[in-house]
Amino acid sequence: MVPGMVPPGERRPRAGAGAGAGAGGDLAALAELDEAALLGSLRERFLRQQVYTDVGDILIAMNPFQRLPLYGREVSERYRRHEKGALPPHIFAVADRAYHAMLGCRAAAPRGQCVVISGESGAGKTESTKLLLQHIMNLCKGNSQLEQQILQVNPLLEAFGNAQTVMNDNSSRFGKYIQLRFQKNTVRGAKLSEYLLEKSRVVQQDTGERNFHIFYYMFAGLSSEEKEMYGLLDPSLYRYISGRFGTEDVAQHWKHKYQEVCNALDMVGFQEQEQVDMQAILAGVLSLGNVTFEPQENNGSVKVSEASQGWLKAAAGQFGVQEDELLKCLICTMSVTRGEQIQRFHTRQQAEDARDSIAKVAYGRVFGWIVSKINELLAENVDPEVELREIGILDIFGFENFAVNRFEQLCINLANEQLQHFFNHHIFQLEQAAYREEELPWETIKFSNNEPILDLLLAKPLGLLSLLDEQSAFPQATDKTFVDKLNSSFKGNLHFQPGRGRVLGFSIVHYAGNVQYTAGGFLEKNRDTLPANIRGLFINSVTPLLSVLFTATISRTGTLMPHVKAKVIRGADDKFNSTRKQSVGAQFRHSLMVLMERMYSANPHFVRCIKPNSRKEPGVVDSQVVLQQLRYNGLLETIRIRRDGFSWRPSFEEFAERYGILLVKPDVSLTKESCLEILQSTELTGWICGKSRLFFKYWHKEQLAKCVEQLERAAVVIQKAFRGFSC
Ligand code: AOV
Ligand code: MG
Repeated sequence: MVPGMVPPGERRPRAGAGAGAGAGGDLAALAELDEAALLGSLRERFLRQQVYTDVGDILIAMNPFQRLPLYGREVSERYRRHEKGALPPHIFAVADRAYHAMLGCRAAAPRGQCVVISGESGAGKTESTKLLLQHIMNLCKGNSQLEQQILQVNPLLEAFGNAQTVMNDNSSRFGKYIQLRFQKNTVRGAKLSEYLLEKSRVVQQDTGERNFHIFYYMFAGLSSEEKEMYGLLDPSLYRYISGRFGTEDVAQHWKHKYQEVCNALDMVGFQEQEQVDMQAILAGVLSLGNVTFEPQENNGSVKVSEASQGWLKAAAGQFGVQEDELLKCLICTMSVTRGEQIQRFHTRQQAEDARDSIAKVAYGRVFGWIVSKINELLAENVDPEVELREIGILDIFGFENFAVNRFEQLCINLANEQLQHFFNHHIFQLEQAAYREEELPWETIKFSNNEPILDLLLAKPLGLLSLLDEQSAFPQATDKTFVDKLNSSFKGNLHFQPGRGRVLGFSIVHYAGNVQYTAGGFLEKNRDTLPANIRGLFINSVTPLLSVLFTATISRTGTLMPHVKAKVIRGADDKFNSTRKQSVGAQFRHSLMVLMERMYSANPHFVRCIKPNSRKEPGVVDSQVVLQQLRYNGLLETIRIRRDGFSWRPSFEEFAERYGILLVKPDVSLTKESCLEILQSTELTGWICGKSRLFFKYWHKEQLAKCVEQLERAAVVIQKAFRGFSC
């Protein structure tokens, strides 16, 4: 037996006393391990305002739904200076771990770190992301202007990308991945990737929901003169936001938020004219929404209804385009066949769809433009001689199950499936594969594998998205033929259920529960066709920003997804690529794939957010709501593997390279023998030496970090003594 080896199952040394999770707030130190004990422990801690709990190196964050005194400067300082592992679990501790892992990584270990935050809608992912960023910026303290800018762009993103839903008053309606780039311990830049903004919200919201925040902020924050300048009338008149104005208190809050947005716009470097143009475009979107149509008397075409002529005029003015040109885009499609112009009139439905598409694409492009401006501002300024390292933070839209679920929810839930798979892969599959490979005695821990659901959605050519694409390519296909296709293709699939009742739809049994989808609109949303001639109309706008937005090579969906950009560039000498339209589903699938590749090559840190109740109330734990989340998160199994398993498995080379310093001698060889020598010089117990790597408990990393710290402190003392001696 290798020295230091003890049988698997040894618990974290400082576990024991204290309520439930052990004195350190670590569930992997729980003696009793069943659902009731787990729930009891989390509840007890939550009611004592201990909202953070560790499961080994994974953080569980329960949303307190109230401001707790946990995030002040002094707390941040304490976590900055803390002795490793001595403070209770906290989101700042995760930031600290990621930061130090980034600093400490060596050639043999993965370069990038990524923090993966998951949880259902309203569980606290976006708040956690902000806290992580705040603490990391506090840790690196170097280029203070850039650090401030990284924090200050957030209000801007939230104003344009978040909205109130029934699940969350500040729900992210897009996914984001923030890559912080460092040289040594200083942040040098940041890059933001955004995923699938829910543009349909611009034109339609369900009961109890709102449009994107920015519309309300504008009405609350603009002066009467400014509103007049933009041609904005009473907010209750606008169909896209009507009936959704709150109390005076809410208006005050929005006014304050508007100011915050203006400050952020200035800070990001938006010119005054650009800001004016942007608001004019938003005003144009609202006016356009009020344009309605009625049939012409004697032919089958439609015209703008008498009562909404004024809105058309207003929209044209706000967009800076000719009224009759805008009208043409709404009521007919022009095409050129063999040099001859052909005009095809729209039905009423088609005219309404054209109107809504124009509103969506205009808003989507404004959002894409804001993101690209932010990226310009935060682009790194690097020293080419020094290696660049990275911490990525992923904050996507959480799992959603509304009364009505559409194409957007399917995409959102697909992203959550991917994330759950990423978690399972790291926590269960990789770890247990390593035990098998190295022939460690190990009783396999089963977990709920969601691969069959990912297959159902993503397989080619017979997955749901592929079938949707196939149908979207047929002009005669309808949402009904799409559903028929699903029903015949997925007959007997355990994760698919045909629709019940009169509404055309289907259900998917997701990892987090059964979601019923309404199929209406799937084809159109996936195609996301832009009304013909709209690009030409906006390019010729006298509003400079609008013209720029439609000249730039932004994707058809109005977002600046990096891969789409790449495709457009490559497409220049590739005729097929440059002309083929990519569906929304295909684009989303691709951007998810790029994201996953990036994450698979990094070293992940997991934060699992839990919603304590569905009423957004502080101090309330609804057992059913929490239990369901614990179950689909696989938390019990996670605790088991963290308790019994070895989550850190460096190769001999990686370990010797990183901790060779503990031997205090030059030229430590990167071999198994060196590793054993290093470990014998410490007092670590409970690790295992495998055939090609070492197996450690999650807490060993902290213990080793402590050893290094002690050594460094001793070195400083010796240096000082020497200096004193030589004087
Ligand atoms: P989400 O990002 O996970 O949902 P948020 O981070 O927006 O959820 O959290 C929802 C709300 O819960 C916030 O607006 C806060 O009011 C409250 N909250 C969350 N975390 C904290 C905290 N640490 N302290 C105080 N309040 C908190 V979604 O974006 O909907 O999936 O798409
Ligand atoms: Mg969010």
